[in-house]
Amino acid sequence: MPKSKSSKPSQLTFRKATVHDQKLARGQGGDFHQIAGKDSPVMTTAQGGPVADDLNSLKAGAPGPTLIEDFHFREKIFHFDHERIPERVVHARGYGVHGYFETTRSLKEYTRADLFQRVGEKTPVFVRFSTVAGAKGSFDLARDVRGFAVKLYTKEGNWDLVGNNMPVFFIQDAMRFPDLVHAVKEEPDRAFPQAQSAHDNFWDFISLTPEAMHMVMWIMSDRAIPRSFRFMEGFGVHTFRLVNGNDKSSFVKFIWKPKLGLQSVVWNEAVKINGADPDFHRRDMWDAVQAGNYPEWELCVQIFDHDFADSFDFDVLDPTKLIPEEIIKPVSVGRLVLDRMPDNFFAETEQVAFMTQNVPPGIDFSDDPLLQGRNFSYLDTQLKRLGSPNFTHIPINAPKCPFHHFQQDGHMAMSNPVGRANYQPNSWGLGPRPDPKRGFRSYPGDESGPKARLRPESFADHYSQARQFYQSQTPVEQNHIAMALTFELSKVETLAIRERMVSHLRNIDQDLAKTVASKLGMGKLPKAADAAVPPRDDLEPSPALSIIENGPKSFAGRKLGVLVDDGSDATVLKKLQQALKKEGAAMELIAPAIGGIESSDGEKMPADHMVDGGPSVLFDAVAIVLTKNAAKRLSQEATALDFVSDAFHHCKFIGFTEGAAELLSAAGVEPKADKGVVPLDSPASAANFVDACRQLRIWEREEKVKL
Ligand code: HDE
Repeated sequence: MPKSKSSKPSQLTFRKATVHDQKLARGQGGDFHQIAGKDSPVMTTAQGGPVADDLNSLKAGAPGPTLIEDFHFREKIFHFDHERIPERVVHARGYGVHGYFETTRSLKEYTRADLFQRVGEKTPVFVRFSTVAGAKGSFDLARDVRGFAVKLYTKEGNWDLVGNNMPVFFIQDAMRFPDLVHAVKEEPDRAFPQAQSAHDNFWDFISLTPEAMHMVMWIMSDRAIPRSFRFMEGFGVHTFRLVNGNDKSSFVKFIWKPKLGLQSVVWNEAVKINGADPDFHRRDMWDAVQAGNYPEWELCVQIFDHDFADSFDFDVLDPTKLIPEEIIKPVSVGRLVLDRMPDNFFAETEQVAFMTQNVPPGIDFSDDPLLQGRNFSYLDTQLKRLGSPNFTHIPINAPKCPFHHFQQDGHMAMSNPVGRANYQPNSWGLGPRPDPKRGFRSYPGDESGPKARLRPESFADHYSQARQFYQSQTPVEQNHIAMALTFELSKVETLAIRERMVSHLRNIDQDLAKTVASKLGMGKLPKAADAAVPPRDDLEPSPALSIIENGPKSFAGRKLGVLVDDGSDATVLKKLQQALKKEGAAMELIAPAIGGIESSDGEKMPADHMVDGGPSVLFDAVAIVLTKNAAKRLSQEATALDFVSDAFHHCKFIGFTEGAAELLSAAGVEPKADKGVVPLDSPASAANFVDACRQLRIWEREEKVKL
């Protein structure tokens, strides 16, 4: 057999070190020297020793061997080898932002928590948003729950409100959490799919877990594909306790409401965003904060007493249930403003350790079995992730109030007790002492009963609120839920699992079950699943649960993408820019070349994206501002056609100049298709177009385009 070229033994040739290499090594020349700033400090090792050459390892001759005495090389590689820490077992992909919480209403009557005593009190915060199932490097627009974890550095210690963007959860007992997470993550033999619930294991687990049905409605809804972190609500989920200065307790649920209103994308858009910009949510947060458009939420509370809890239709300790806003109106008590990105992602966002058990005096736990289990898990997981009980010494985790205790030593200890006494009681009068008045006193709930592994009877209704959620949605949103279920179940290969899921849907809504079954080509409807208690159909719909019903009626914080080319009408572009600025929205230009265009008045305008890099899925609405010639040319380009056609199919508002009509037609969009396709044919039309965009999407179109 003839030997291939590559299988010939290669001829090793040695090259003598050149003058250039040696100069570089001495930091005297070449690009290296030019990059160093005039005031750059001298590089040192981690031990502080000045470094002469950071590009070449120490060798015996050229090219080597490398000498083991090269402590700088060894230190550098050793440190690099240990850069990674375990990613979070859930919520691995996240994005953190600093800000503050300002109390706008005193809750003194209900809680002695210091941060709620004084109106105007500002508390520093760090918030980390996340997806749940995907790995640290997965994409942002997975269909998933979003974490909304808030660390408030109060004057009486850290309060971590570790919530999600959905007010209920899949399971009722922490015991089931590892199984839920195993089921949703990649299947263990094949290691896929990544960041997706659309696979057999997930739906197998879910279909065997009727308590998950309410949450299933939430994650199949558009809440699971938010447009951005800035446009989603946050929920503490569990019922917590507030305890006042007289030790009187009330129950409370916490809700974060975004100032910019709720908004989600559609599934077809989410799939495309993941390819176009996997960091879509991160970038959105980064851009907003850099531009000084600080995202803001109101903290709202639903406070209620034991009598309400006893009279409510469901158990308030069951984390698969919510209290509709129409029954207890959330009251706004503060505002959260995010105004500073971390200096270093790893130091802050990756190392931040949220723990549900971090509560200040005046805020306490309820007996929700999920919350009780979480209180164990969060401390435990930090030791695994951060490697030492001293993770509280890391600046992002350390309290910002004075703290004193006798905990000492351990890996990476940064602050140890000083002086002779490291214990108490001591008779030296040294060190801190507990204070029964100021200190945290657990609410003395009177609990007793035989030890047993049980689930309360009051947790048995798994379908009624799922039905209430579904029936509170607009027809458009209901359709999205049906399509999401169909998509997810179409990826499930085992027929019995699909059928089992549809049998649960029959207890939620017959039409939903029928639609999903028929879209799956299921022939006969399976019989309804056995329900522990009969599902109720007398719960009033709760309009507060719909995203569309609660739109912001504003385009503020949103982004218009404008497709332009040489000769684009300068007046239209200026008018659009002005109207958007007034609205508090942004505009980006998409052009055939990133170098930009020359507009009709001869002005050179740089582009923000070239057409391939700026698909319309990245924008909330689009405008096509082109001359006839440009439109003709772009009608030959698939990416320009997609730009228009996707915007249309995703029910976005589309503004267009007369010259652009040919591109619209080529993309299959009739220039008079509906009132979401808006001619930009007079100086006033730009402002009218931006007004129209306040509706965010033109949902009437959806039936026509069948999303
Ligand atoms: Fe978590 N969860 N969780 N979780 N969770 C974690 O803690 C856990 C639950 C939530 O940005 C872990 O530091 C158990 C509900 C958020 O760093 C871990 C149970 C809610 C974050 C953990 C739950 C959440 C986590 C993994 C069932 C909404 C990200 C890494 C009893 C109210 C925090 C870590 C961040 C993270 C355990 C259920 C929210 C393993 C055992 C319900 C936002 O401790």
